[in-house]
Amino acid sequence: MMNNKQLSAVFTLIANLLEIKGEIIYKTLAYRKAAESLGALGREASEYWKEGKLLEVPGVGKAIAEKIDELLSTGKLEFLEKLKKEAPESLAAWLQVPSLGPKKAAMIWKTLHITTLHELEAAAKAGKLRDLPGMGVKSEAAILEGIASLARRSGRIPLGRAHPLAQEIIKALKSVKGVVDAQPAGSLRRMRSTVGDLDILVAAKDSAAVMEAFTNLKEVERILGKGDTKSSIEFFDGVRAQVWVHPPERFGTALQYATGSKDHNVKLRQIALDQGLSLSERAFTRVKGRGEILCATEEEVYKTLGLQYVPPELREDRGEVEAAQANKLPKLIQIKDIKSDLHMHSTYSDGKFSMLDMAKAAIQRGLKVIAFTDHSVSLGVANGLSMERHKQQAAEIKKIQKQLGDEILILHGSEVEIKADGSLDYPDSFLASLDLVVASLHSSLRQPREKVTQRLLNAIRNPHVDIIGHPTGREIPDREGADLDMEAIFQAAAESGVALEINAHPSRLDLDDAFARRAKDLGALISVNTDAHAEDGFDVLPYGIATARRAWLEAKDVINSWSPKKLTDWLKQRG
Ligand code: DGT
Ligand code: CA
Ligand code: ZN
Repeated sequence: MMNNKQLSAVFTLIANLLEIKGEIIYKTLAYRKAAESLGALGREASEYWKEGKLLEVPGVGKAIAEKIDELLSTGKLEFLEKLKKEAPESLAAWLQVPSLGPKKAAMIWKTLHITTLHELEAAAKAGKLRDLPGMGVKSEAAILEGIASLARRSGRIPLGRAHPLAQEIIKALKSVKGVVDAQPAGSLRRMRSTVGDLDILVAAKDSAAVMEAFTNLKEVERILGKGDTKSSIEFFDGVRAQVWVHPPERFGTALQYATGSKDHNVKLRQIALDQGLSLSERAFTRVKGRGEILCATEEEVYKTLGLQYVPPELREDRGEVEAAQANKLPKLIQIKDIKSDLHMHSTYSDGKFSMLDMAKAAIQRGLKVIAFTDHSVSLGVANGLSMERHKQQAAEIKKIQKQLGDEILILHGSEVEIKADGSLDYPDSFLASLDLVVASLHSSLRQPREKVTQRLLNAIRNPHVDIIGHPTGREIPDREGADLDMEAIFQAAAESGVALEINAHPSRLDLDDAFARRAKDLGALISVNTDAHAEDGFDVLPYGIATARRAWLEAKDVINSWSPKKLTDWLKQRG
């Protein structure tokens, strides 16, 4: 069943193709309006459709409703199929090039008989556009620059979208007859915060059935390639996935190869060569003489190379190969090490669940300590708490604590706003009365470097602050973090003993892996928290732990792995 995003994309495509075909803009407006409305609709259009109430969707008139009906019942649209024959679909991508409107696009297409972005770029580079009607050297250069800027726009997929999607695909592939195993590979398995595409590795003797199932997955838009060992597809929203099939007895070398990173693999191949072996995705082969060494598991691959097993999250050629040679890899933190979650929200601010419900969900997940850190007063949009309402919250925590007994320890904290002028949202005397203080930036992130850095330093040096929440304020994929002097921040954190957060939410993962590693090296403590706003908000923890592992962190570096006693002693001593 198509979702709103997909329906919206169809109507945008129709509008674009109509414009290129030469339809007057006025005739395309209804499609654009429908696309926009569907894209921002809070409820699935398919729900309205089931109730026979499509016309109630804003921006949807009779003609659009009929098209949605056809799309939802057949998955196709005759009108669009016809249109694609008149104006090739790939032309729609041209309209994303700044400075290239539909008229010019149509003229170039009809004159030069080219249809893809790639061909357009080649034509511009070859100077074939400048002499066309209404064009010139300047407009040709503008098109080239426009194409370059499109390419710079990150097309990477946030891990929080890629990971669940990959799990679905893996589940589907595991149910194919003859499949022995299916695993994520590539940057997905290394748990990078964004991935270029989804790589999936399947162990099976026979690949035909796997490839068939893969290319027939629901929501596949295009098949980019289909072969015996490798196939690639593109989903409706542009996400690409490839699957590689290898026989079970070769699964170790294949998984190792496909996991990468490329630079890590280059180092491994060199180590193999030094031992007279050539390493490929199929096997080790002897450079001189005959015979293969097959590895069914990755462990055997690293063992054959005389290396400690390197966890996927470390395989970025950032010193892990050398450390594995010297038997000095860190003992990376694991999910089961985590005993506390020190940043979450309840209905006291912008959370969706009561404190009692959140505490019960935390118990279910094995947590021993939680801290409620609802927003402070100046964050009005998030229903920030006045000091008065804090009193009420304190009383309720007392009550819940009594009810739940020693199943879990509940701390009363706050996520205190670091205001634009660098001050905190509550007076020190009040902060001192809380069990735990998380200080975070949510506003004025675009201040100049010196100013925004100083705000964070103030918070770090406040003796009542225990954790800096999502320190840079970045949001994946759209918002870069504040322009901060991170080195100064790590040093100050190390000096004052404040913990810096790895916020586990996949749209944050802030600190990122590289920053968290540097922070540890400079002696700062780290805290991995989910920032849960609902019961299932706790379930993003694996993303935070993966980021911590990519930062080479061990359990002892992360305060959430400390025993409840060690943690509460630390908090008391900080004041
Ligand atoms: P991505 O998709 O951009 O986030 O990054 P990766 O690391 O997933 O890279 P991708 O998808 O291009 O290739 C998947 C894996 O295949 C990569 O991690 C290692 C392996 N691989 C790809 N190209 C090469 C290569 O030229 N040499 C070697 N040794 N391995 C490669
Ligand atoms: Ca990849
Ligand atoms: Zn928060």
